[in-house]
Amino acid sequence: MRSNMINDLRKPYGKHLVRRLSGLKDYFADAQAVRRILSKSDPIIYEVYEYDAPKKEEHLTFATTILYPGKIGRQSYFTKGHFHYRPDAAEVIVGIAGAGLVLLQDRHKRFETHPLKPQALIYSRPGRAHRVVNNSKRKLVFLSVCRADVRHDYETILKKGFKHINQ
Ligand code: S6P
Ligand code: ZN
Repeated sequence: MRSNMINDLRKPYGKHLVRRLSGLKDYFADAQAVRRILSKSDPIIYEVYEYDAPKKEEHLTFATTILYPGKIGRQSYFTKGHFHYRPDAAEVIVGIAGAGLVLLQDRHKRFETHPLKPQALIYSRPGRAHRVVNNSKRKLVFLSVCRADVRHDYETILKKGFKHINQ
C-alpha cells in the first residue's frame, strides 16, 4: 500500500497469504474427508491481504480475509482461529461481503457466536480467540483491525480446539 488510503477493501493490498487445506488439515474434525480431498486437490480455504504495519504498539494493523464457501466433511470452511499472545489485545471484525459466523471463545472455553454480514461489526474483546466460519454458498469477505504488535497463538486452538459448529 503506497498511500494512506484504500479505495476498495475487496481488492489486493499489502502482504498476501493463501491458506490451503494441506495447511489446515489438523483443524478439521473429519480426517478421512481431509485425506479424500487432498488425494485429488489442495483447495484454497481462504486468502488474506494484510497491511504491513510496523510491529509497534502505536500502530494498528488490518487485514481483509476472503473465506471461500465449501465443506470438509460436515464442517464448513473456517479460518484457523487464534488467541493473541497479548491478553490485552482486542480486535474488531467488520463484514464486507457475503455472510457467515464469528466464533469467540475465551481461555475457559466460554463461547459466543455472532452473525457476520456486510456492515456488521463484531468486537472480539481482550482474551478472546476468534474464528470465522463460512456456512453460506458465497464468498465471505471481512476486515479485521487490531494493534500491530500482536502475535497469534494458533497452538492453543490446535491442541484444545474451538467448540465445533457443524453446518
Ligand atoms: C488478525 C485477524 C485476521 C486473521 C485472518 C486469518 O489478528 O484475526 O486478519 O489473521 O482472518 O485467520 P487466522 O486465524 O488464520 O489468522
Ligand atoms: Zn486476531
